[in-house]
Amino acid sequence: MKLYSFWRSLATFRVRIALNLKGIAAELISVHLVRGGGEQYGDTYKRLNPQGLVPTLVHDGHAIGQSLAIIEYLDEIEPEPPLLPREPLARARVRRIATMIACDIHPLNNLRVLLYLRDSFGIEEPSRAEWQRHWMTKGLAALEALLANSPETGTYCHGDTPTLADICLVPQLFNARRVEVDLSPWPTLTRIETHALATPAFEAALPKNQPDAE
Ligand SMILES: N[C@@H](CCC(=O)N[C@@H](CS)C(=O)NCC(=O)O)C(=O)O
Repeated sequence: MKLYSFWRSLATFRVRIALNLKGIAAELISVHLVRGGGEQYGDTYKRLNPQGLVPTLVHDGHAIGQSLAIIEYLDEIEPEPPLLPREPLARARVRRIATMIACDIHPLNNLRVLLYLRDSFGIEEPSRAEWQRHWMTKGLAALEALLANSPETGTYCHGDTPTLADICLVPQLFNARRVEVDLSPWPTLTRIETHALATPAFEAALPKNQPDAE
């Protein structure tokens, strides 16, 4: 298995956590998102992933893009430990949390969006960082409201074992810190993050622990 990865890509961070939880080894191949205008936009990489986004997982010669699709694939080929609960309502809750982050927060803060704001609309720093803080704050505040006081929330987002929801939450909080979002209004989110990062699967997946970390 090969994972096309960039150390501080949060979508790749998700997949690294899932691989670690499953105990699956993958060769990491670095795709530098900034150097040379971005290796993700080169023809070689786009043959694997026409979106020009990381991550891409290659398994048995098949390329799979989109972190959530990759993680569900890993969960299907290696069912233990499960990353989704069995019961349909519980599965929906976990997928809801994951997609609140992966579909409604992260895409607005992606590199190509920030470059477009700068290059086509002349939006410079600190306004672009403010844009990021705005969308992260809106999304994370909603997530805190959903999780706080919910009987289904445990030491993790859903119960006491890690799921796809935590796999999305921890990298998103890492990104929020990078742009200095104030996390203090969301004690449930940071409690879950602290708990997760105390485990080897989450800790080893941190950007600073990657071979291509700068
Ligand atoms: N929905 C995709 C998002 C992938 C994505 O946005 N990756 C970012 C890094 S976290 C990327 O490759 N950005 C490069 C760019 O915007 O040029 C997934 O979950 O895999």
